[in-house]
Amino acid sequence: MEPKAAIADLDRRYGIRDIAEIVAGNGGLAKVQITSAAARGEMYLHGAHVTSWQPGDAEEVLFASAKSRWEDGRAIRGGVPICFPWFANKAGDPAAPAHGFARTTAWQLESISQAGDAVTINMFTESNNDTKKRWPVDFHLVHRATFGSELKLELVVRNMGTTSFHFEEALHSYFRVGQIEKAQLHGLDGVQYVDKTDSNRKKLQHGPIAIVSETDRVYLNTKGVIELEDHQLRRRIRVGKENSLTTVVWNPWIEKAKAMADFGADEWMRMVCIETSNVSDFAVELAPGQQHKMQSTVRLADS
Ligand code: TA6
Repeated sequence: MEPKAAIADLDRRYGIRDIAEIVAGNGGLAKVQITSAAARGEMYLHGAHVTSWQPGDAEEVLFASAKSRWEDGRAIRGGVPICFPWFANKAGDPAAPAHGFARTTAWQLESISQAGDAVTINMFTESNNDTKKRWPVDFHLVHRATFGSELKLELVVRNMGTTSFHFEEALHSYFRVGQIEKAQLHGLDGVQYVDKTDSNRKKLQHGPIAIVSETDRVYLNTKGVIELEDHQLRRRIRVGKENSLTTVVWNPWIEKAKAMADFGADEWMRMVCIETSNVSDFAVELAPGQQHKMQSTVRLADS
């Protein structure tokens, strides 16, 4: 079926008139567009990628790069990429795509439902001959996104095979800030982290995080709520989580920003990633027939 007809067919089968419509988005990629009383938002089938969330009449909460690629096989720069089944580089397989294959996969739409003013979208993907070339296991993966006065993201992994497997996962969320130098992250005081800008040295966080240079840190063994305080936009973004024991904080700053073809040279000033995750020593082991659900919940609170 040609792309336009396929999108129209999805909309006929799953769309909720005037609330959740499947349309052609950037690059012609199919997206679900949400316009409910509680929130506006977008989610692409490409990577089951949430690219926008605006609760009520608030400004956009997620950052998306003006230079992002919108094409098969490429990751969208911004919103919430899903890193799975490995995070960053794959150990022992340097040719493997960074952050796994889930974010460049064409997912399937399972359902769209409405409860009150909140709209929930379920998308899934599963193992096939291609995924097994890189990762020889049987899995079923669901991304459930609920758009309402809060944004709730649930990543559900099921082991469909007969042996246990390990995986890493991250909801690699890009948050929009007014000016990064006027923002602070609260909630990681006293938490140990791996500093990936300093030879992976282990350090201890003291007080709130101020982003004053390239920042790439994996906070370990933490279940805490993170508050992103934005003095420029006069708001606080609260990121809560469940079944996640690591939080990654990232800002590429000046030089890394220049080196990324799909990122604007000055965009580092207007974003920070806060990533609900299970990575590194906190990779998840899953027995046959078992499932694991990681959840991230984003809310706005006035500063
Ligand atoms: O989450 C932080 C990080 O792992 C950084 O090291 C940086 O590479 C970033 O992800 C972006 O990765 P990407 O593969 O999307 O360019």
